[in-house]
Amino acid sequence: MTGLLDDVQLDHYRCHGWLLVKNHLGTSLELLQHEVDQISRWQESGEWMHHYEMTDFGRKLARTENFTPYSPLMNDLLTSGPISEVAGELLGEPALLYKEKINYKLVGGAGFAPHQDKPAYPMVESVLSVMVAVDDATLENGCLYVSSGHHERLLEQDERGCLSARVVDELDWSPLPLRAGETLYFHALTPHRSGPNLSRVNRRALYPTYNGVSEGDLRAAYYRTKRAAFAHESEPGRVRLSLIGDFEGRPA
Ligand SMILES: O=C(O)CCC(=O)C(=O)O
Repeated sequence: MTGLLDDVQLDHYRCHGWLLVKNHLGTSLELLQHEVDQISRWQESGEWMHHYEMTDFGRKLARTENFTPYSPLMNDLLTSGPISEVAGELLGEPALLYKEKINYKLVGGAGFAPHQDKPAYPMVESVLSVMVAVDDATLENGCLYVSSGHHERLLEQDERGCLSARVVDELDWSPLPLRAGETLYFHALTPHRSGPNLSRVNRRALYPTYNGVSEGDLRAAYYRTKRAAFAHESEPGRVRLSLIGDFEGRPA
C-alpha cells in the first residue's frame, strides 16, 4: 500500500527530525479557523482546559487542550484524517492521538524556551509532535525555530526540563515559518523554541501529538497525569502550560 509521503519526505524526516507538509490538511482552512474561533469562546471552566497569560494588551487565552471529545470536527481531523495517517507513516505504525492543544500566541503572547518535547510526555517511548498552522506563522509573530538532526537522544536539561544554556548555545537554530494550513511534523526529541508575538496579527497553531498503536491508547492517562500535576502549586511568577516549564508567559 502506498502512503501519503514519498521516499524523499521520509528521508528528510529521518535525517532532520522534522518534515514540512504543504497539503494533506484534511479539511478547509476556513473550517479549521472557524472551529478554533469557536473553541476559544468556550466557557472558562469545563472538561476542556483553557490556560491564560498576561500580555501588554491584557489577559489573553494562551492554550486550550483536551478539546477533541467536545469538537467533532477536531476529533475527525486529528484521529481519522490525513494528519494522523502521515503521523503513522513517520512513526512506522498506525498513530493514536496522545494529546492535543491549541497554542493561540495572540498579539503580545509569549514564546517558548528551547526544549525537546519528550520530557513532557510521560508513559510513552515513540512519540511525534505536529504543528498545524491555523494562521501564518512568521518571524515577527513567533514561528518555531528548530535545530535539525539532533533527535537521537535527550540533551542536557535545566531545572525546568528545558535545554541547558550550554546546549542552546552549541546548537544551530533555523526558523520554520509556515503558511496557514501547512503542517510541520517533528520528532519529540527535536530541539525547538519560539519567540513572542511582536506583530499585530495572531499566530494560532494546533498541536496534536501521536504515539504508535503498539504502546496503546494513552490519551486519558496523559490528561489524568497532567491534572494531578497541575493540582499542585506552580512556581510563583510563571504560567504552567506543560509538564515542563517551557512557556515564558506571565501569570494572568
Ligand atoms: O507554539 C509555539 O510557539 C511553540 C510551542 C511549543 O514548543 C510547545 O508547546 O511545546
